[in-house]
Amino acid sequence: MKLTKMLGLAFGIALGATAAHAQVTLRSADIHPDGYPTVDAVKYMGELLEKSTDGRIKIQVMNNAVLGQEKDTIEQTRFGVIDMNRVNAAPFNNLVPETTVLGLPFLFRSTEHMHKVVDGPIGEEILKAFEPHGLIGLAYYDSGARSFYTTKKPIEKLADLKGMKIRVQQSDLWIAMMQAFGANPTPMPMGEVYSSLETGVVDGAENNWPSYESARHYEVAKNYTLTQHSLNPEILVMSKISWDKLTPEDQKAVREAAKESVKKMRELWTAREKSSEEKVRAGGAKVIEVDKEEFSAAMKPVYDKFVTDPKQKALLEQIQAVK
Ligand code: BDP
Repeated sequence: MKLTKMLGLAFGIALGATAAHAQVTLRSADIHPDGYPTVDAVKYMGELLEKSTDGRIKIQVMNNAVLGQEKDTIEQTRFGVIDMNRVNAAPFNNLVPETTVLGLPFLFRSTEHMHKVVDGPIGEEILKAFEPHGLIGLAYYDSGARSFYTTKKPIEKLADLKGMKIRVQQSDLWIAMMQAFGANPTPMPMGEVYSSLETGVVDGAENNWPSYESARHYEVAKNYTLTQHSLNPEILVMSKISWDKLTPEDQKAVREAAKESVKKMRELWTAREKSSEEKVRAGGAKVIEVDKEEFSAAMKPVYDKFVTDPKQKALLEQIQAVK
């Protein structure tokens, strides 16, 4: 993007906000297509916000990766070029290390366990950790369980992953996790995965049912192995630059609308997980059950590497203690 355009966009809010009761349109990035739960949840948040601010604040969801892939949009959000962003926790890991714990393999016992953690003080603490990095953590959205899928050789046991080239999100945690599984990790943005699977740059990837379906990865990687190795949530953030331009009342309205949209997101997610699973099964995906214990037992090196300082250890213990 040209610098002049970037500056123009960055100052869009500032100019609008000088007049009393000025209209503000917050541009929110998402890589997912129309109708994906995260996209619709942020649109819903926009409706709530528009109502609670008498039409002063609107959200424009710019999905389909029109603003770029996640790593880039995170940077643009930090610089106030993009106002809001909905991204999985993984691409935040290197920037905000506190987020790493959420993606640890086989950490959450269930979706309910994950909800309890992110809805409580631990979730709040991790959201607060974004602020020194130019971002305001607003809410967590569901992302289901991530499982492997491969183009040729199906994964039926841990040993099958040995040496396989597996695409991962751009996060050191995820790279280490793939290594611990015995695979050869290939970090890349989501937008490159379809062609990489198709051309054999990678042998497989991993994701939840809705992304496996909506990004059409099931067309080129038909073996879906239910390892369910991580329940890493999605995180909705706002640019601190955009945030600081809002009055405290409007900031409160943004927070409330974001929190309120979580309920909607959970409904949308549950329905979409089901319909995506049905769609990929009907589309020829072969679903493979595995002994998850075997996969989970291989994850000790990941915990040893990423849960090192006393703060992280305490965080992990707190999460495990949540009933
Ligand atoms: C999806 C997340 C998206 C990630 C993508 C990925 O919703 O934010 O970018 O996985 O694997 O489930 O890159």
